[in-house]
Amino acid sequence: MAEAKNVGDKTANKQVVGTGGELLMHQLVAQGVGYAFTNTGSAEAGFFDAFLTVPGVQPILLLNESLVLSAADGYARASRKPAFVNVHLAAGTRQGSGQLYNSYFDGTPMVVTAAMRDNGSFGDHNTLGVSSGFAQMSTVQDVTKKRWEIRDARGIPMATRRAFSEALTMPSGPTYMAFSGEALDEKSVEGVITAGRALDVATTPEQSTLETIHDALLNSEKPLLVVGPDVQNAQAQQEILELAENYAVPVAVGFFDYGSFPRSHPSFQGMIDALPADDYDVVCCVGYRPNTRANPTDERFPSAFRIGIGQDPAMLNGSFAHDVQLWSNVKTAVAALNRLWQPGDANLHHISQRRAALAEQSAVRLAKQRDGAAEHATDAVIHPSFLGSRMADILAKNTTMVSENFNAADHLMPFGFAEEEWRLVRAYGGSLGYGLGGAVGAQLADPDRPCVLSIGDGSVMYSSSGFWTMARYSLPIITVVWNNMQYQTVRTNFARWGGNMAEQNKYPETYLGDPEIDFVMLAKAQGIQGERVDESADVDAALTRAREVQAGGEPYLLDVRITNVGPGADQSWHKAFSLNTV
Ligand SMILES: Cc1ncc(C[n+]2csc(CCOP(=O)(O)OP(=O)(O)O)c2C)c(N)n1
Repeated sequence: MAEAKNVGDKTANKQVVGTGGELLMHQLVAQGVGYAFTNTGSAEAGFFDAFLTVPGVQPILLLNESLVLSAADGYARASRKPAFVNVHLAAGTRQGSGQLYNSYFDGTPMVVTAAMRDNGSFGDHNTLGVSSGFAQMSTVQDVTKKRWEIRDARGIPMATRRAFSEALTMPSGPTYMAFSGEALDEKSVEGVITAGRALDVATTPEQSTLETIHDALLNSEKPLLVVGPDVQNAQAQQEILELAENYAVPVAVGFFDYGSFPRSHPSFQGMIDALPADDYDVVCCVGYRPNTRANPTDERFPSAFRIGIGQDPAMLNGSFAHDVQLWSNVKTAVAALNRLWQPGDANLHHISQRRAALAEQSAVRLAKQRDGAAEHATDAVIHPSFLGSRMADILAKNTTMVSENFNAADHLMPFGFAEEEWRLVRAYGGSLGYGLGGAVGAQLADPDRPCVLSIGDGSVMYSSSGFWTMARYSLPIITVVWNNMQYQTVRTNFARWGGNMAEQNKYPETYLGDPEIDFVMLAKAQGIQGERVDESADVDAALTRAREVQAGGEPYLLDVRITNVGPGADQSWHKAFSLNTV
């Protein structure tokens, strides 16, 4: 008798009985959720009660919702797993939406949940809820990929499975679920738990498309590769390195994106916006997420042959026109492209010449950066380039750096793809308030990698109650506050804008030094030790101490007083006002 054929592994499922909240918890366990990022509210009691009966998920408490969302985001980025969030009703959801904006902007996979209250059956006026006539999901409709409202407890596992599947499926992104309190509270509900997965996307690109891209890159005299965060999202780091090295192509990254290509690689050119606008005959964008400049210069590289490879069609179709657009998983597309490479092509004159030129240019660039930082070693006030270069040298080899830093310091850090090189976690949406939460999530995601939060003084204050969470869970994060007592980014942009502000060298509401914020005390109030650093000569010792505390398993903060740079750096003017003297 013929043996039965293997029909495949049936997705495991499990029958459970419990409250609605317990069914949700069982579904989270099946999804592999280790942490629930949360800020507590009594409307979600049915969910919180299940922490006592269904083991497997650790709640992580953050003290406001924007921190909850950024912690979940940092966790998802650093672990490459979907994150789970529970916040309080519509008001808590709205409070977190400034950071949900960042997650949506970058396509971070996460499932965000809250309870909802009946807003019509009995009355219109609804504390913390949405008013009658509106749906709770309307609070997040432009910052989530998909949304559901669930009123029947029996549907909780099914709906949650779909929410995870949707969040994970490319293009990934945050999803939102609002559960009625009654559904979470209901008892003796039967449910079937089946984990939701990303949908498999068919991944074999057309041979002719690959050959067109290969020919363009091979024959190009002046190519440019532009890479973005979707390279890492697809885990295509090795493939992109191979592509860049085969064709000896210079590589640019997006705005502030120093994580998508190793910064000391000979091909690395820095941020795309600093390069000439139209100097290339072939431009190949891989996993790149272009930002609109809201003007006609969005039609980038007009005279180049433009190639786009990406897993998010909105990123390919939502910007400049491409001559070839390949909507595909970046990893499989680039791997297939690499298979067309013939090693003998490395000897082509223009390719070997380009390889040599890139090596030479890169050595000059790195030496210039090093020397530029060393020049400031004895400055009276600590210079940002000096601080950045000392952090790069002294902090742990395999650091994960969460950056909310606008001093253009990230370009000095040893980010790369090798095990001992640093990883960057950063929200490119630019909605401030990411830093402390992001670091909490990144540290939980990868406890074996030392985590450093590099953050401006202005940025700290958008998420300053996050130190408490670092202390509560002994997260050994080093926070380096780049304290220039200014919103320097805004000040320099005001100066560039011109007008009376530039003429008078006065930039309203950019100076933060009156009163001075004491970050050591701010951290101490929440259970974290730290120190203030004023002198260039003290930087190395302070960083070394921070590393020691980190190695001992505790967080530490350095409040580093740095100098201002750029236009208006000399001013501390602000439109003074005191109620006492009115
Ligand atoms: C939610 C939000 N509010 C305001 C801004 C505008 N903004 C951009 S950079 C910046 C200043 C950040 O200050 P700091 O962290 O001290 O860094 P610095 O600019 O001094 O380097 C501000 C207020 C923003 N990006 N996001």
